Order: sequence, then structure tokens, then C-alpha cells
Amino acid sequence: MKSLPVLLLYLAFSAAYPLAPAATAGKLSMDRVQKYLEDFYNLEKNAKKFVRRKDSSPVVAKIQEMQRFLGLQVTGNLDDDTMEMMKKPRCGFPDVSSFGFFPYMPKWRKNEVTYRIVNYTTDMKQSDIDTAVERALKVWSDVTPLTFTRLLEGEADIMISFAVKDHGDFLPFDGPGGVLGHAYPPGPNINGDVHLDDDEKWTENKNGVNLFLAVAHEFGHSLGLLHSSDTRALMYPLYNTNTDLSKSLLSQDDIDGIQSLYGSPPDSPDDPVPPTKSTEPEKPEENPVPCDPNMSFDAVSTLRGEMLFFKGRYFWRKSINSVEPTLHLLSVFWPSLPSGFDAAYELTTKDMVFVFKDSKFWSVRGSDIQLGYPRDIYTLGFPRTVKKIDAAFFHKEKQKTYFFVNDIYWRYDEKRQSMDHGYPRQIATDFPGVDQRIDAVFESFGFFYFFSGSSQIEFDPNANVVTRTLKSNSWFNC
Ligand SMILES: *[C@@H]1O[C@H](CO)[C@@H](O)[C@H](O)[C@H]1NC(C)=O
Ligand SMILES: *[C@@H]1O[C@H](CO)[C@@H](O)[C@H](O)[C@H]1NC(C)=O
Ligand SMILES: [Ca+2]
Ligand SMILES: [Zn+2]
Ligand SMILES: [Zn+2]
Repeated sequence: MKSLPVLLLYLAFSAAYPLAPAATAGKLSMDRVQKYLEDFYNLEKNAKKFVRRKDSSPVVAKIQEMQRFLGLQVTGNLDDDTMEMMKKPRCGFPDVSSFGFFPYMPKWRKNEVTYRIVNYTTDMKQSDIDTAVERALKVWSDVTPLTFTRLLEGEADIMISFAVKDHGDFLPFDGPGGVLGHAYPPGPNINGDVHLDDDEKWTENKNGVNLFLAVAHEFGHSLGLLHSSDTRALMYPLYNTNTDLSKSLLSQDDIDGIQSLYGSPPDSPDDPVPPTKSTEPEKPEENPVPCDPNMSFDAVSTLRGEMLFFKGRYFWRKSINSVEPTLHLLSVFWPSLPSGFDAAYELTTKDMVFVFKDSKFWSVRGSDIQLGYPRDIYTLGFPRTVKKIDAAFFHKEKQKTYFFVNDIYWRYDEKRQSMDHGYPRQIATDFPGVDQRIDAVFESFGFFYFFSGSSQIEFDPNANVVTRTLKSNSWFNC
């Protein structure tokens, strides 16, 4: 079970910290700020000693990360807006995962999911609680093939309970306000479960915390979603008292996220509305189809033994031994990165992946974006005439990274951290047969694979010849 270590890591973090003292009126104590960044932004414990330094300490970087995620002005200072934001009631799930590895985001391997309301708060009538839970599940079943069946006893996939303070999972609740609840990603036992802080005043209206709204958010986690930085999304981490409960709770971001895991609802056979024959057909943005014969990619990289194929807002992951690639939204893994990468490569020796967009690049390790990014590509030694990179890969054997731009390429020495002399050079001269504009490239088992539109060239660097021409999606077992 892959999700457990994920949570345990987070548990270890949070359990190491005593409950923070209550906020003083107005300003939050530095301890509270620190705990917030630790709990929700994966600030490392030893960052403590830097907390009052004015330089670019990890705390400042984390404050910026938080400001970016929550949609605040990114100043790195604890200004009033930021402090106010940190005082708002919110979900207990972290915004930036503390996953030490690439977050395999689990999902239910079936469409029929069960739930059980284990116990009730006394704040509301039981029938109102039942209704709120049912409506909140319907929010998700309306846009997916999932169905939810209630169990009255025994173990259900999603066990819903109300509890205060310590409640047996090392993530104690914090009394009134602050954290309203938390939930675990899909899986057995505690996974999938939703815990709600019974120190809140739960209501079916807006006089306290609206149960329907809070629990609809938590169910998003129970189904496998992370937090979104889109302030309109239900999966935005803060509880929004202004939400219009008469309208659909889901934003496009939520729908894209959940449908990337489960797909769309099947067409209902007894749908009373006949298909409309409009002269202007609606063109919803559809998930890219991996076996489209014209499939092209923005960028391709390896990651910890898997292959990643980037396309717009999506990417496919494919492990060598799995048959089917899985489609994911970029924003689910790296919420603060732009979509539509130009290039990406894995520096296997440092367990980092670098992604490029226009003249900027980022370094990520698993789902964590490394401090100090984005950087300008010019810091790597490119001349200002280069506005973007087409493709890049790291050649393990030589410890060099190759960057392709139009019909020329540069070679970067990862050990010396500088461009090699004598570059750029012509691609066609050094890679005979590679004469199209390159979209993406990566290395696998000693071969270089160049992607250009819907075709792919396999190049043997030892013999210096093209060995095969393939479809771009040849890795997808189409
Ligand atoms: C509800 O159940 C949970 C989990 O079994 C437990 O921790 C909690 O104390 C219970 N709450 C109430 C109000 O009985
Ligand atoms: C693929 O491209 C060709 C030529 O550009 C076009 O005729 C064809 O319709 C495309 N097929 C798909 C599935 O998009
Ligand atoms: Ca609370
Ligand atoms: Zn949440
Ligand atoms: Zn809990």
C-alpha cells in the first residue's frame, strides 16, 4: 500500500509539535506561523533556527510558497493579509505534500464506493447530517462514474466521524476554529476516512461551519484529490464562508482533477433530454487520447524509473513494467507550476527533475518544488537570443545535459555546472538523421529518443546512426 508512508511522514511531522498557543489578537505568534508552515507547507523542522533571519531563509521561501498557493501577493513578508489568511478556518490536509517520493496519488479501483456515518455531532439533527453527507457525495458522483452506497454497520470505504482533540490518528484537532476536518486518500483501513472537528459549530446553514460544504471538500481527498491553488475550487484549502450553496460547488479545476482519476459519468440511458443538435457544436476541452495517431508531446522525461510524457495541462506516467500509461493533471502534482512545458529532464544523480517553460525553469523533487526557483535559463549560460528550450535530456554516462533549440544544441556539464566550450553545434551534424525540429527527447537504455510531431526517432549514440523511426506514442502500447 503506497499511501501509508505518505501520511506517516506527515504524521511524524505534526506529532512532533505540541499544540501551538492560541493566537494573540491581531498578530500570530512566530510559533503559530512556524507550525502552519510545517503542517501545511512541509517546512522542515530545523528551519526553526532561521526563523528570525532577514535573508532568504527557508521560512521566507515557504511564506512565498504559501502566498503563491493561497493567491496572495507574494512578498515573503508576514503582512496583514497573510496573517489574516493564516487565521482562517481550513482543512487539515497539507497544501504542499510532505511526500518524500513522487506522490503516487491513489484512487479507488472500483466505481462502487461505500460510506458509513460512524457517529454524529449533537450540533445538528441526525437526519440533517445524513442529508448533508448524501448531498456532498452527490457533488462528486454527478461528474464521475462513481456511486456511493451507505452502510449502517461494519467497515465502509469512507468512514465519517466527529471527534475532538486527540482522536487516535496522531493528528489531533485544535479546538474551535483553525482546522475543521481532515481526510485520508483512498485505500484500506483509515484511508478514505473523514474526521470532523466536533469543537466547531456544525450547521446546515451559514451560522457556523456548513457541514455540506466542509464535508464535500473532505470527500475530494477521500477520492484522491490534493489541494488546489485555484481560489474558486472546492479543493482550495480554506473554508469559504461566501460560497453560494445553491450553485454547483465544483469549479472546472475540481472537475478536471476528479475526472483525470475516474473519467466522466456514463451517459445515462434514461436521460430525458435528447442530444441537442446545435449548429455551433460545443467544444469542451477533452482529455487527450493517448493512442491518437497524431499524438505529439511537449516534453518527455524519466522520473525514478518511470517515463513522463507532458502535453498541455496533462501528463502521462508510464512505468516500464506497466502496460497502460496513466493520465494526470499537472496542477494536481505541481499546483504552482505553469502548464505546457517546453522541455524536461531528470538529473538522476541528484534525484531532481528540471522543467522548462519559456525563459524560466524549475527544479522539482517528487512533488516538491525546490527553493530558489524558477530561475532564468540564462543562469545556465544561454545567450539572451535564446527565448525557450525545445527539448533536453541528461546523458548519464557522460554526466552531461543536452539542450536543443531550433537546429542547434548546447551541452552542459552537470559536475562543473557550466556549458561546455565549443557549443552550440548543429544538431544535424552530430546526430545524423535527426533533421526535424525537436519537441522532446529522453534517454533510455543507451538510446536517445527524439520526438518530432507524431514521429519519434531512435538514435544509437555509439554507432551514431538512427536505428528506428516510431510513432511518438509507441511507448503507450497502442
Ligand atoms: C466518534 O468516533 C470516533 C472514531 O471511532 C471517535 O474517535 C470519537 O470519539 C467518536 N465521537 C463521538 C462524539 O462519539
Ligand atoms: C492526423 O493528421 C492528419 C494530417 O494532418 C489528418 O488528416 C488527420 O485527420 C489527423 N487525425 C487525427 C485523429 O487527428
Ligand atoms: Ca478546529
Ligand atoms: Zn482539504
Ligand atoms: Zn483524524
